[in-house]
Amino acid sequence: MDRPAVKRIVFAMLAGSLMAADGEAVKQDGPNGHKLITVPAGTYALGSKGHPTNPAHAFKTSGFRIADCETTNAQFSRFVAATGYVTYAEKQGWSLIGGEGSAEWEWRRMDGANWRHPFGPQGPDAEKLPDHPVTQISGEDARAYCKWIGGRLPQLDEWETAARAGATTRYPWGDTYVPRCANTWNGINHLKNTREDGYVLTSPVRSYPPNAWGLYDVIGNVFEYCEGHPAWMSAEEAKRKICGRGGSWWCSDHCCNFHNLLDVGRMIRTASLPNQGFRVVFDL
Ligand SMILES: [Ca+2]
Ligand SMILES: [Ca+2]
Repeated sequence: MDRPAVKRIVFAMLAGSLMAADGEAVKQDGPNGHKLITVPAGTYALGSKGHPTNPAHAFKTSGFRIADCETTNAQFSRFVAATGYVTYAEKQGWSLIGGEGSAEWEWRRMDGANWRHPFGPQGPDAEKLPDHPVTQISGEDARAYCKWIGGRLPQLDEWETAARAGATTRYPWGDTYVPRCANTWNGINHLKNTREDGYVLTSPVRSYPPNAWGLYDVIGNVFEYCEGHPAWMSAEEAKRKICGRGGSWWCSDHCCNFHNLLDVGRMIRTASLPNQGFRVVFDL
């Protein structure tokens, strides 16, 4: 019996712990290099009592498999090479960018910004950052990738279930933010980044400690598109927008404080930014 088979049996015996006996997360090889974690069927406690947009609630699932990290530039480039897919930002000829030296909430138009050149032709280029999450893709672009690969985007509650990995706290590691646990914005504003977590923009996936089930970057790096809309969103807004979870390299406590397990972000489903990405889910 080879080692992975032993792990699967141990995993089954542990009934939902998602960890092998050696403490390593159990992962399966998926298509296009994805490493997948199985979230077993069950009812999970999500949200938080009294939270204005994500109150405490139970989520029942028949189980699913979810990628251990955000979809990378290398993975997206193979999709484009195989299909000739052209993203919304490429068709438009420009996208919005931001970064160090910007005012709070300042996103400015950059001609030529797209997934290959997330901050415009001056770089940095995605080709030179194959293990960074793909960005400057819209929700519709992300859906196209998922369809090609035979998967889909996670539902809001599926994302939170996997991101929590059993935690009931604001972050996977507790209720107090720890800068070295995730790639967010370090500094009191976007004029200057203190670089405490080591990266100003995106970081290679799997650069920070995983959560208890082995998922990386659920907090920060890039916002992750999800399917479904919260009850508080109007039907009209839901038609135009796609939701995102977990915050990004651009988030800080002072601006876009969405880098946690509770808040739900949203944006126009055909728009893109250099801090928006996704991870894939597969049905069991
Ligand atoms: Ca950072
Ligand atoms: Ca993320």
